[in-house]
Amino acid sequence: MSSNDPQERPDSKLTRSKQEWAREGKFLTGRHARPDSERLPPGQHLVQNWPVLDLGVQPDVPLNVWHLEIDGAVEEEACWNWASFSRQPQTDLTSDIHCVTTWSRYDNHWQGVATRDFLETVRPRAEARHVVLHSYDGYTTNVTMEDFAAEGALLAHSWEGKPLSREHGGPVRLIIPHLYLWKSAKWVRRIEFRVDNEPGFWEVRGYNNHADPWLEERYS
Ligand SMILES: Nc1nc2c(c(=O)[nH]1)N[C@H]1C(S)=C(S)[C@@H](COP(=O)(O)O)O[C@H]1N2
Ligand SMILES: [Mo]
Repeated sequence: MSSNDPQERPDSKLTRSKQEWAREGKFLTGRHARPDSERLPPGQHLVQNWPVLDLGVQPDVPLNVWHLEIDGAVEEEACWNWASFSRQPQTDLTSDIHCVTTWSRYDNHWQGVATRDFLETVRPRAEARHVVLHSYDGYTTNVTMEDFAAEGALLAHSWEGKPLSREHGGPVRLIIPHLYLWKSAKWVRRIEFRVDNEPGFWEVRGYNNHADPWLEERYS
């Protein structure tokens, strides 16, 4: 039986392996690289396909039921439907993605709402320091306000000119290209602004709070 709350589901084999990797420090090279001199972060290899990784539940969220809750430390809480989301300023961005399981994929073309534009609209309160992403599959992940607002970050609805597929997190997923991909929540349902930090699904299972691939911040 698949509960919508991943805390209540038995961990899958992959989830158990990933927790084991965190305990062992698997894939760590001890090498630090700089994004301006090297394109592939340490310990990563390049793939041409786009692997699918999640907790094994891929929610089907039709556009007419999709909504996005925006709450916590914001001037005004909001709930957007697809029409409200589509009215936001649109941005095209190209970025490389890096998964902690060691694959990287170059030159992904995204379209969506830049998080900077999103923040201008929703106006988090001055004391908001952290953002927690909540997804339709029950997944959560946390990032700092600064990482959420970084250049290149967006709420993506399209990839390579087509609507983002269900397996890759459509209708809308976050993309934060400068962090390992587990921070890029698929099937985003709620964006919560917080004063304090609240570790998400992988962050309580041995994965790093920050997740910078250039510093090999794989595990905590
Ligand atoms: N909602 C949700 N988002 C998620 C996950 C998940 O299980 N659920 N997995 C994360 C992990 S561990 C990775 S590596 C990427 C994978 O994205 P992809 O399947 O599009 O490659 O999604 C991230 N976002
Ligand atoms: Mo991952």
